[in-house]
Amino acid sequence: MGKNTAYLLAYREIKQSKEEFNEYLDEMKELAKSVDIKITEVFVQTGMRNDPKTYFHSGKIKEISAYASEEKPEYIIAAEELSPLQYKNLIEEFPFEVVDRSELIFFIFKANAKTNLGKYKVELAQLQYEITRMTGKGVSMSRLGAGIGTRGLGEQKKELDKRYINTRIKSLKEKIEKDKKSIKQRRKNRINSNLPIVTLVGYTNVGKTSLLNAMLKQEKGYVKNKYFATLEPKCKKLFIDQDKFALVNDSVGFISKLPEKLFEAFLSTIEEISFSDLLIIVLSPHEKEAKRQLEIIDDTLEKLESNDKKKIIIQNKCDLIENCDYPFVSAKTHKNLDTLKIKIKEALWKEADAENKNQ
Ligand SMILES: Nc1nc2c(ncn2[C@@H]2O[C@H](COP(=O)(O)OP(=O)(O)OP(=O)(O)O)[C@@H](O)[C@H]2O)c(=O)[nH]1
Ligand SMILES: [Mg+2]
Repeated sequence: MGKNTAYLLAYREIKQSKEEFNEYLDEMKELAKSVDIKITEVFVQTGMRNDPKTYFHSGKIKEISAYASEEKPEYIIAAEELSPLQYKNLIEEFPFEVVDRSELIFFIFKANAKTNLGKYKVELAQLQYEITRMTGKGVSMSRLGAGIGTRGLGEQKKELDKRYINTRIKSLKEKIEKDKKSIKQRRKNRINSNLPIVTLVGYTNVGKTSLLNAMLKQEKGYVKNKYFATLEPKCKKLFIDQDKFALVNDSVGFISKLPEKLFEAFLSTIEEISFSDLLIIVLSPHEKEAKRQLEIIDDTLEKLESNDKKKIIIQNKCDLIENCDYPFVSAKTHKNLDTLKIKIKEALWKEADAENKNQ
């Protein structure tokens, strides 16, 4: 065992179906894989609700602890966000690094952010998260990602105190604020261009960037079989039909239980949704997954007050499956992409065209 290995601790509430829970576990494994961590053992405890002090009950913790002392995984990953108290108690129980779901997502964002601005946003969100959980002297650097995703910085032992963190938060906010102006300007340019704005929305890894690439017949957007490949989405001008063009935005993928601070940090990119004339909701080809994704998308659109926008719902990766519920496409084989363009055209111009005819 050792480097890059982890135990996953997942609490299953009785009301959660086995199937739903297993999907959630698979997702946790994929999240870990995104930062090259292999889950070697999964420990599950079932009950009404997790232990408010230690997440798992103390007997089970002792059992896992004894087991881990032989195998020595590098990390203990909790499948949910831990409360400060649960976190504090678990780090006392385990001589390994304890990471919760939110932190794992921070690490992925951190590893995938390419521009300085993207990195600042993740760091700010993570510091704001960690500062609420500080109990002792400070936060160890390793918790801030010197471990997972950005190894070898040799700062694992260094502790950061509250004062340093607050100063850093202030300076990060200033840096991000500066960029807000240029985001606003770009948005204004887009709106002034008078072209309709379309945004691709969907769960992480469903193929949004691949679809945009396929529609543009290019391979410029970054596509990867890992979560949160796109953190700084691009906007492209897409030919629809004859003299008709639209601006198409890619977007940061959704996920269940996205840490609130990351949602806030990436709001400026996700916000493009609220400036769109049309949303293309991209779902996985598997029926159950698609249903679950749609619920999360609906919730997020509610938060953005954008649930009443015009929408086209599609399932991508239809090359992998025989039947899909929604109109299906494949970014890989380009199946039904022409039909999708017709749908976009109808959604954006049908009413205007009809009005023109009546005049
Ligand atoms: N079989 C198949 N694979 C696809 C299709 N579209 C995308 N993929 C694969 O799915 C993976 C994710 O694709 P992306 O385009 O990066 O997905 P995304 O939705 O932009 O993901 P994030 O940016 O992480 O939110 C990649 O490995 C793609 O090659 C498709 O139509 N069929
Ligand atoms: Mg993408």
